[in-house]
Amino acid sequence: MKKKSQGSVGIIMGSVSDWKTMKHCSETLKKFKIKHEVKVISAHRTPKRLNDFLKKTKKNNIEIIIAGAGGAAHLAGVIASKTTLPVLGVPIESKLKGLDSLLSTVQMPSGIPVGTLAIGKAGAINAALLAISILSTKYKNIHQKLKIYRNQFERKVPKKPF
Ligand code: RP5
Repeated sequence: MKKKSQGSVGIIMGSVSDWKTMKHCSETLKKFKIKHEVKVISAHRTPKRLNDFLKKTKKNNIEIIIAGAGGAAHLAGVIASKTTLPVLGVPIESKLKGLDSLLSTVQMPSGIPVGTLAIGKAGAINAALLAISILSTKYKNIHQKLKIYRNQFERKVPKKPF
């Protein structure tokens, strides 16, 4: 039987203005050589684009979706309602410093989960790392890379504060 090729991550954001945050997600995936596609798709501004993207997830071999949005950040929740793939949400820093985005993303009523990360850049990086961790349960080579990353990460932390 033909081995299925390694899956891809879909990075979606509600606006071009979210890219300055979400680019950190893409850069982190690139460091691990994880295939991913990046798209501006808004639940309220481009609902047709959202449906088209979701229809093609299987064909495009997408295994995890990362959604970044700010303000009334319902993008990740709407996506999660339309797919059974794991959905990770990144609250974008907004006029209310991202608190609105955080609450809109994290406070999903029970039934449809969104794995919500921190506000802003840290959340974008951690969304990528969490996606990598999920993929590492399926792909041995990704697991190896994650272990190497974690070892190097620890070594980068100074032992003394001065
Ligand atoms: C949300 O509205 C987007 O995710 C973005 O964070 C926010 C503001 O969008 P722009 O007005 O900058 O396009 O849908």
